[in-house]
Amino acid sequence: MIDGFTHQLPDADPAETKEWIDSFDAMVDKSGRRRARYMLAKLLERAGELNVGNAPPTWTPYVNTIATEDQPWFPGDEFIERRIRAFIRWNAAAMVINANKAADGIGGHLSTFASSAALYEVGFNWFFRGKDDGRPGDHVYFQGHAAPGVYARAFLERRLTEQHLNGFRMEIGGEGLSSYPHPRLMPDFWEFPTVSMGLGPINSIYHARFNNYLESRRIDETSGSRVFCFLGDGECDEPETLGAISLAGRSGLGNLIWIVNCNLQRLDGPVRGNGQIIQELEGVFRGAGWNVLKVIWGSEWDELIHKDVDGILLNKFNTTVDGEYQRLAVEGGDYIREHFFGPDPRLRTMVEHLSDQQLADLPRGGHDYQKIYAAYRNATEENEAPTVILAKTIKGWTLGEGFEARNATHQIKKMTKDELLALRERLHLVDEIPESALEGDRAPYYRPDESSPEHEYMVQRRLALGGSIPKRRIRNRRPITLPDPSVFASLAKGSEGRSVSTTMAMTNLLRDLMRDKAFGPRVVPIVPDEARTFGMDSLFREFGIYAPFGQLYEPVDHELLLSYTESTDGQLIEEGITECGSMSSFIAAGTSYANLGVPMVPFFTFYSMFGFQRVGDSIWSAADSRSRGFLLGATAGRTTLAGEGLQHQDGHSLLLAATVPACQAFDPAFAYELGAIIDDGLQRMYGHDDPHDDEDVFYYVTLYNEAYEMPPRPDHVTDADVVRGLYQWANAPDRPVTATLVFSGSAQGAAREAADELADRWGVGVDLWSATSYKRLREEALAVERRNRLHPTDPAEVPLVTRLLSGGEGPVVAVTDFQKLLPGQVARWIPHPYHTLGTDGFGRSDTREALRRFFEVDTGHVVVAVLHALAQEGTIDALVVAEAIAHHGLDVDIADPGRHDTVPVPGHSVGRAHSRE
Ligand SMILES: Cc1ncc(C[n+]2csc(CCOP(=O)(O)OP(=O)(O)O)c2C)c(N)n1
Ligand SMILES: [Mg+2]
Repeated sequence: MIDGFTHQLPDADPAETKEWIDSFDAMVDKSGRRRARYMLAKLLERAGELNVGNAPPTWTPYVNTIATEDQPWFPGDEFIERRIRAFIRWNAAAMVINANKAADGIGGHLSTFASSAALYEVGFNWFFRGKDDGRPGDHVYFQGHAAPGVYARAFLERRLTEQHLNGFRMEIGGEGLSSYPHPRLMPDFWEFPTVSMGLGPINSIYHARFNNYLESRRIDETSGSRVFCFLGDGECDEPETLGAISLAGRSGLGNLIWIVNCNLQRLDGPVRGNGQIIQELEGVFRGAGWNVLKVIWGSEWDELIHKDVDGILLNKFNTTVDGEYQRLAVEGGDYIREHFFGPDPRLRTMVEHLSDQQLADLPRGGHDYQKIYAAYRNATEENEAPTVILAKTIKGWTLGEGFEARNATHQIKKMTKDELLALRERLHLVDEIPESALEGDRAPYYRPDESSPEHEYMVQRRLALGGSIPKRRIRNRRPITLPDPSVFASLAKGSEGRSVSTTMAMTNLLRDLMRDKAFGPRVVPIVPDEARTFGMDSLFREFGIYAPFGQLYEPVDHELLLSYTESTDGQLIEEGITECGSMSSFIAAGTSYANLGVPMVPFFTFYSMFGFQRVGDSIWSAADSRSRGFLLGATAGRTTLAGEGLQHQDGHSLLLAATVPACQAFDPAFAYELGAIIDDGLQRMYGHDDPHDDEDVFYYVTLYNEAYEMPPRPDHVTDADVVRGLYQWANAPDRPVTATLVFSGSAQGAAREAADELADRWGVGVDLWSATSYKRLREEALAVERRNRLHPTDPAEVPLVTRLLSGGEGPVVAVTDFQKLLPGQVARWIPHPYHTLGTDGFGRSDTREALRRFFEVDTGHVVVAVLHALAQEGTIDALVVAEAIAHHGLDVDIADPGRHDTVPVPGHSVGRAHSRE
């Protein structure tokens, strides 16, 4: 590693420089390196105070960031708060234990909350603001595995009953509590689903940024609202957790506070046994521009640290690895004396006056009320940077020897009677919980009376802070007005001779929606560095790109009509290359109707290939969060995006979408379909008089980049036909033989051409249908099937897709630019022989024509598929099929069954590259 750059800096006074260096050398000589290090640190600190702009160090010694002298006075009653905390600790443990007694194996976690109880409680009593007074309030992302602690507090606050606690993890039947925070399962309680690790943290960053965006755009006043996020130290290994922290630093998110519960352990063992997770995280966060507050040592250490004039203790702190710190937490005072203080006689002397018990009791900062309070205070003061509190704790704290800092602690969920007795003792609850109560099947809960000082205190504190949290509440602080219907009119007319793609149609629609006076400002267009690809650069100048500090330069293209224009009130959110970050923005905007009572409508446009498969978990998180809005998968299709090849060509996002409840997946072929779908989505998600009637769904719509003339909406077709998933687009011309062809998306071209050819050359009249949503058809059919199964004596209903297609004659052939499984989803309900053409296998680069021929979805293959289906029925002769194969020159390709790299074909190796023997 090369260290040094000063040789490149101008030296205005070399003689003076030399004097300073000489005296520094002398100090190292005389007082040693430790003293010299101290002096350097002091000088840097002074430089900071004098605004001598030097980058702060990325790493500070292993001590609390806030000095004892700088700690603010704690305004509360520590005694009462400790009692409240003890009740919560007890009930949290009891509910997990009881759940596991009632249903063995139902799970739950004791140790996570046990380590973070004080971190939460200081927040609940002094910092987290509720929204009962009509304000937005603060938003708190709770660590998923700490949920029992949050329930236990809600029980004390009398928001939950004993019956609720007994229903922990037993939700079927109504009164249960969800295992982890989940707004779908407990929609009045939890706001943010957090348990898929890493997603809560990244969502919290974009949430805080979105709050600033709303304020900058003068849509809502959010400056009185903060976002808190609790996370685990092990969770920091998820790329999503730390992946966007530089955005938070760069955007100056002073409204964002993270609390990392550094208990040094994850599920299997230590997070950094051979290093120091707190120091590592400090470096990463400082480098990203965060205000870092380490809360490492409890107050009882202050005296020792004060005595450490030689820095020997500090050196010991700095050089002890986490695996050893964890060991120290499980051992007694004698071990600590021998192994931590003992090896250095000076350190041993330092703790001579302390008993073994006192040594064992030296607490970690994350369990020390005053230290935690000081950190929150600093974090919530006027801040231009986000803050992270790195709080050192012990996993399983107070739960007893079998739990504290044990490697297996994360998953222990049972306690023996003796362990419960010890816990009762440890929490000073001997008077509250009689021993006899521990005999029964269930561990008892304890809740002080409503007239008790503890109850009074707790309720008063929450009242002062604006009411209980968490609380998910739909308020209509800023109702939304939907766009004027005329916005959709031009799409219904078709493109009148011009060739356009559905992507272009969508960009135009988006622009028109944004121009709509009342509705426009509520649109949140989000792109991850692909606006130009989708022709959305036309929005840059007109609506501006959001930049928290404005545009500090004149853009290189300032003379152009479409110049790259950034501004503080820009509407477009240009995320750069982060689909995960963009999804987080989507969720922030799509849940704003509930978080803030301000409905916003996100339109997140991305490369469809880099959506569901790249950020599938985030998309689930959006569904869990009850997000609304539109996901637009542009450049869709395996063959429509020419030239890009394997990693770009999406033939399966709609299949992945089919697995996500709440996701409404559409595959429009024409601009008017697109218009009908977006209109329908707005109505369903935002259009009801009572906002509680609005549906918590989001739309996934594929967009293609193939330009063709967009037909007007046929007179016989309504918007309702389009959005139900399937409608007849054109009737078959009169021919002796008939069949049905179903197309979707860009496969419309091959289907329509094939229909013409079938009529003209092969004497087959084909009904053409457009399938806009197989997912919808399938869900409707499943619902009908279920109804019939459970109402056996009622007249059976018929699924929509069956009803619609039963009118036709002959076989049904479906063609798609996605995998065959997409139309295959409804195979069971098609009332005629059903054949699917799709693009299975890996993508590759070539022209559209070549790709469609290769994947067997071009006109020739559609023609052949229809004829073959008719031949199978015996309606036409197989020779006609052979003739069509020859006519289209398809026979040359037939010899290569392994070409699509999918199915093992006997005699061919799996996944073999395409070759033509
Ligand atoms: C994405 C994801 N992977 C794995 C898990 C399973 N899991 C739950 S908790 C946990 C360990 C958590 O450790 P840490 O983040 O340090 O939290 P602590 O409980 O120690 O506070 C793991 C691996 C998960 N919930 N999410
Ligand atoms: Mg941990």
